[in-house]
Amino acid sequence: MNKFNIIGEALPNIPWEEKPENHHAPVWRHSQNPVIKRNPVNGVSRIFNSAVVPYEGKYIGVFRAELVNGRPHLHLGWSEDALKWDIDENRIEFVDENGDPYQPNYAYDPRLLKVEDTYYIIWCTDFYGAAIGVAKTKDFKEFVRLENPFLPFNRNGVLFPRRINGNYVMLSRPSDSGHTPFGDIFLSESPDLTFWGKHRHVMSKGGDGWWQAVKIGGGPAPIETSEGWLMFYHGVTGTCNGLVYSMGSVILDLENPSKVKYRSKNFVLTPEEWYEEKGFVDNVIFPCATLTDADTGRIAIYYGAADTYVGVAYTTVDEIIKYTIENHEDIADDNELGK
Ligand code: BMA
Repeated sequence: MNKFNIIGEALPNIPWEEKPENHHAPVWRHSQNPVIKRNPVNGVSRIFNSAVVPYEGKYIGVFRAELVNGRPHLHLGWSEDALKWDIDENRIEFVDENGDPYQPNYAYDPRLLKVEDTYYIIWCTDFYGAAIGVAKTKDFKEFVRLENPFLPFNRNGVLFPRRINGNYVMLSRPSDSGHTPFGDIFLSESPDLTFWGKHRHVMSKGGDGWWQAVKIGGGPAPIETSEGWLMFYHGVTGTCNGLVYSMGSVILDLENPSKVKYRSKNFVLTPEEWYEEKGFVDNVIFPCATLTDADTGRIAIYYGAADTYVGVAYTTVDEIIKYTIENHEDIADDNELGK
């Protein structure tokens, strides 16, 4: 019997492997990682930090594709099993709400999710500097870009999978124009995905451990559970060889998601394997998506590894919530409304 439940749909065929024996951590890796390797398709040298969803009995994804000229754009991909991906050589073409071309100069770190009957892509775009782009699609053929929700500089836009108290809710991480040396997670609300307000502070970097000392940023779309919104996020520490990105877990209040209920003081995944330690940027784990099965509580996490590969890791709703509660640390005023 599960103590905690995912509030969502059953998805029995998501990728899954049982936890290896003698593995103590609450998250474990897919044994055949990385699932997307270098030069995955003509013209694309690396794919990482990407997002996937179930679609029409199969899977579809929006991938951060670093082209052979070094610029990132968003490409679609399709899969039967969510592990072997067929990536489009061409980038997604966006139009604005009048149907005119509205192409980003660059696009990276996409999140992808369904709210009601529409799929949304949220990514880091160029809006006179790094900022958050949003587009919607119903059929993965036409992609309509909405107005940019926030002013620059901002990254790690993450939309919640349903409205809360009548409004859409988006997490973001206000930042600077470079490799931001600071950053907390905030949220904003909107009745229509155009006008955003009611901004709240959600959670701070820092705490007793050092792995999230420099900055943090939202990860995959939060998962609704019986205990609150379960979210994986990235936490960054500084070393004499640069930044190191690990993954943490947090549970936010269901009705007031700017309040942290529980937050793990320890990382739940940190660079340890060759594909996480060595690549275009060493020592990066950057989660952007999950697939979940409400019936079994299984969670498959998709993360970018070393800005070069896509990895998959597993946990269950019971295991990760239990770990997050047992290892909870109050950081700053995380548990307040953050007004
Ligand atoms: C961040 C983003 C991510 C990247 C990470 C590590 O600022 O640009 O796309 O994975 O740095 O390089």
